[in-house]
Amino acid sequence: AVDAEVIAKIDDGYNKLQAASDCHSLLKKHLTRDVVDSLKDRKTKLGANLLDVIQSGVANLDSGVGVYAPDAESYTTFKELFDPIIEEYHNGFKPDQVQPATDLGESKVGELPDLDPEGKYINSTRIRCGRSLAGFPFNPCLTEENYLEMEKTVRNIFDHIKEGELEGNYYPLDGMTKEIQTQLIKDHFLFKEGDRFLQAANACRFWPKGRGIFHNKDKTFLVWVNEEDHLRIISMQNGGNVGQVLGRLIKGVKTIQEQAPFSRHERLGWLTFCPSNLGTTVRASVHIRLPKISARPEFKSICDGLKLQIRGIHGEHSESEGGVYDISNKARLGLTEYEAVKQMYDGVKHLIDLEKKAE
Ligand code: ADP
Ligand code: CIR
Repeated sequence: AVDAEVIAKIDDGYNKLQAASDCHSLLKKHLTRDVVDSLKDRKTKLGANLLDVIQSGVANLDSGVGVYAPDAESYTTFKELFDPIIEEYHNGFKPDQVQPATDLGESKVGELPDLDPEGKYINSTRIRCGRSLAGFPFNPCLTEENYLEMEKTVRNIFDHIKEGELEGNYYPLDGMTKEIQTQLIKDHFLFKEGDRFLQAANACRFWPKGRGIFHNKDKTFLVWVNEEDHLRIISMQNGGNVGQVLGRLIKGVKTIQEQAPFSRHERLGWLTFCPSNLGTTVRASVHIRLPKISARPEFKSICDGLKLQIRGIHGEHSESEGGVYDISNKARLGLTEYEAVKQMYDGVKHLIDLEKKAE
């Protein structure tokens, strides 16, 4: 059974969310009294309970989502909470819907010519996906030993990346100088330090042990190790050549998956710590300057209509600087990887057309 102390904290959390009129998270919306009462006594085999799922969103009332899954089983054990959140985040993905088979779009990269051949609007393009190593739970359930073992496993994978463009080195966070770390973050290559959403989810234990980054010489192919997810595989470069960025990502993903089995769920696809990343796990983004249309009050609703998400210049929960926005596909579940990239591609193409008309 779940400790009385934990149940009391769950009830306090529910009351705090209900009282917070400025909180608009999916957690607040879908954690009803009935859901609390039916889930508060449950736990997974690894011991994860409802408090572990909701504590980040309770501590951070400005969360957009507000929940994390401590282990894969949590998506089932706490489905009365996860399912409606998943449905609302991923454009109506219903509980009886199933993630389609993986299609990274290998044969279709040629159908994504440069979105901005004159280099007028797009600073850079990035596509990332997440992967979880089979046999390991997510951050809150990992031991220090797990972290070190996982890091060893992925370092061994990196040693097998011999493809010219992708070849690179692994840099552990433990021992990296502050200067290098700060510069990598500033240049958009490395995950940030001290993410309060992850910290409150108990996802930063033993930091910086077992965390690090692999990248090639040009920093166009990068892999984050043990930040939010076990692996974040990233391809990025200056300009708007989405096809080239996707082609490189596909090469990287295929090389890595030859070396390691990943956790995949029959219904939810590739498994991730945050339900917003399930399915394809793909976020394809551009850093783009659209001075005319981004100044309009309806800019956000135009992007919503195109199924696009707007972020700031330093990623999620950051602000725009110099009129540059991070624009990406929002949904990652219920469509293929290629379709997720194409959603960003078509949407951004449309935004550029609107900007041109406004000039
Ligand atoms: P993620 O995309 O991995 O979920 P963030 O939103 O925090 O997480 O972004 C991670 C980093 O990637 C940030 O530094 C962000 O500025 C950078 N980034 C995202 N998209 C692009 C892009 N198109 N060009 C350059 N950097 C980008
Ligand atoms: C939030 O709810 O705003 C944070 N917990 C982040 C949610 C989605 N982002 C992510 O997975 N990186």
